[in-house]
Amino acid sequence: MTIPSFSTFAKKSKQLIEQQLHTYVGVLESPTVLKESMEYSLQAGGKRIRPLLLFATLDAFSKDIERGLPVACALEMIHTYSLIHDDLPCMDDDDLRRGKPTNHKVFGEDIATLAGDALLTYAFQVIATMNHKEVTSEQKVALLAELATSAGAEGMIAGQVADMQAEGKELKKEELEYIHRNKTGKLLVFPVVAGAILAGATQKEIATLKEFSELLGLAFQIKDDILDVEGTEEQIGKRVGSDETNEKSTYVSLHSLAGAKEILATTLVKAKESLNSLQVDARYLYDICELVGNREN
Ligand code: GRG
Repeated sequence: MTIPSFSTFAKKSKQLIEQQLHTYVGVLESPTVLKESMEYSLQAGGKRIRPLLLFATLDAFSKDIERGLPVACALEMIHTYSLIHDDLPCMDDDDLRRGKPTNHKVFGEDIATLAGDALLTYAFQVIATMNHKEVTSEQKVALLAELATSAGAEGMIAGQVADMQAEGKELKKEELEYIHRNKTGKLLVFPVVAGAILAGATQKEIATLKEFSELLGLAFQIKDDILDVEGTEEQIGKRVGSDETNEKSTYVSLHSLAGAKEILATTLVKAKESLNSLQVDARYLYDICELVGNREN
């Protein structure tokens, strides 16, 4: 059997996730405007790197990627809710996200807030009710607990609060790392751990994959900081709303552009090294390291 190239795998992953997210919203018996608002942000052109990480991990253990589809959709719902809420006037007050009007600009603050709430809760419903012959109830509970921890007060929300408190301050390296480890990192670690749980990986394998994804999450953030100063004007325009950069410490402000690039390269090397100890063929996870290092948006 021919092994699909990484670009074929990534394309299939994106198609699958977008189709299934559409189906999940479609089957909801909810007010039309709520469904439209959820769908608007779910289908607004995200890169889908989190689902790709989950599918690549399943593939490493020779498992079909369909078994991870509900969990990948749930994760993308939580990621999307975080972006909708982050753009609200009470948070970053952004007009554009991914180059398009933000959810509250189109649907109003009330509906945007509720669409975010609905996406957050629907994510847990989707995992709790998923039906795959190979996925046990124990695995579902483990996934729900892991997702709640990653997205909640000990994860993404903790990072967001620390980030807000850091506004206007010059941060130490450890403080910046805390923010990124939680705000961005936890939702990049989750898909890898989730893929490993779904594949029935051993605790040792899960620990190795966690180490890998923590490094990858860090690299993702460093690259983000680099793109914020290095992108073309058009790209930076499209990125407006992806983060506030002016008054915040970043890897570039702490280490200079050249320093940040060096840390990025070293972090990606370490991430790949951590994969080397696994007894599986994690080819697409190596490819994702390249993707993170070379991405342009
Ligand atoms: C719940 C209000 C609230 C906030 C949670 C995650 C987060 C904190 C806010 C989102 C804003 C932000 C810019 C976070 C940094 C992480 C980041 C670069 C997110 C964008 O992820 P991508 O690049 O987005 O994967 P796409 O558009 O491709 O889906």
